[in-house]
Order: sequence, then structure tokens, then C-alpha cells
Amino acid sequence: MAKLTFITAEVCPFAQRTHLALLEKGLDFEHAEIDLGNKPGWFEEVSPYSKVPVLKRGDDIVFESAIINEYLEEAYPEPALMPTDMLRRANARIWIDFANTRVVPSFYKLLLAQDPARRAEQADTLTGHLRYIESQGLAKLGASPYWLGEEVSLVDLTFYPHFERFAALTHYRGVAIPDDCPRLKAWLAAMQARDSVKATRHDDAYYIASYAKYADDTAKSLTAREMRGA
Ligand SMILES: N[C@@H](CCC(=O)N[C@@H](CS)C(=O)NCC(=O)O)C(=O)O
Repeated sequence: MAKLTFITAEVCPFAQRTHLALLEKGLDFEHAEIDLGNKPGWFEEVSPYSKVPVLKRGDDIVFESAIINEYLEEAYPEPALMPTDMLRRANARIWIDFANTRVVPSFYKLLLAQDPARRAEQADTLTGHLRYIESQGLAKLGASPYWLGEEVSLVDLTFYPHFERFAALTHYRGVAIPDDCPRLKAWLAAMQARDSVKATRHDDAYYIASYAKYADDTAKSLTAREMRGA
């Protein structure tokens, strides 16, 4: 079996998505932790965007968390983390796209916003996305615990890390998951009970400290720069 190396940074929500997929698939892999403030020279050779996560499998190099996770699904189909039915797979990818193009940018924009009017606007945008998830996604599933039903999927692994970091939004911006999103809260509790999440999880204090530079808009990371411009 080809050797797997997971190039990561503990704090990174995108890297956590891939960490969760590796654990859910029960794969053996090596970790290479990158200090994003002091990247080693070899990192630039394997990471064209200079970002984590990166996965090495033998001589293959794959980057971008959503692409890595689909690559893992194709390379190691069991246990399946995507539906087999074509339409259900398309639906899963629509939710993954919703995470990447809507929820994630509004998470960072709210954290970076300094002006009160801008903060209020971003808070409305984010809570609008959460209510859309509640009404158009989770509420349509009956009593199932996960995004697509009874089984955990790449959709759950894609969304979960930014929800783990929600304490930073609550601490710095007073925004929490709205009370009219009970399914979303139940989904989060179901995810927190999984072994993969327990093995990768950090507590609220860790994220409040980690995101302090986003909250006062002094973060110099690539992600912060890109989200400011987005
Ligand atoms: N779209 C990318 C985002 C990855 C990303 O933004 N990673 C951040 C850490 S959370 C990073 O490596 N930043 C490098 C830097 O700030 O220099 C993915 O899904 O993998």
C-alpha cells in the first residue's frame, strides 16, 4: 500500500477536514506538522498554493481539502463517505460547494470585520446561511443524525471544522448558532460524539486565542489576506 503523508497545521480547519477523512477511513498515515509562521523550505515544493493541507500518497501530491477528500474516497472506497446514487452525489457536492463558497467566507469576513455596520451585515449573512442549512438541508432528513442521513459523509467532514471554531465568533462577535436551528445543533452534537472528531478536537479557549489576530484584523496569513479581498 502506498505510503500516506498528511501535511497539516493543527489550527487549520481545512486540514482538519482531511484529518477527519483519514481517520474515518481507518488509514495509516504519517503527520508532518507545518509552522505556518515559519514554513520549511521543502513545504513550498509540495504545496503550490503554500497552504495546508497537502496529501502525499507515494509520489502523488494532492492539495485543496475538498479535492483531497474526494481523492481519498476514490483511492479507498471503504468505508464510503459519498453516496453511490449519482443524484445524491451531486447533492453532496452542492453542499460541499455551499460550505466553501458561502459559509466559510462569511465566517472569516465576520471575524475580520471592524466596522459595526459591516459586522451586523456579515452576521446577518452568516445566520442566513445557517437557517438555509436548517430548512433546506437538515430539516428535510427526518430524525437522521448526519447531513445526508444515517451515515457520516464528506459533507459532514467539510462543514464540521468551522463549527468547532464557532466559539471564536461567539466570543469576538456575539454570534452563535440561532435557537431556531435545532437540527443544526443536534448535528453538531452527533459529530462531537464521533471518535474522529474527539481525536482532532481543540477546546474553545484554543480557538479564541488562535483567532485573536483575525478578530482585531492584524492577521497576516494568506487566508486572512484572501478573505479580506473576497
Ligand atoms: N481552500 C484551501 C484552504 C487552505 C487554507 O487556507 N489553509 C491555510 C491554513 S487554515 C494555510 O495553509 N495558509 C497558509 C498561510 O497563511 O501562509 C483548502 O480547502 O485546502
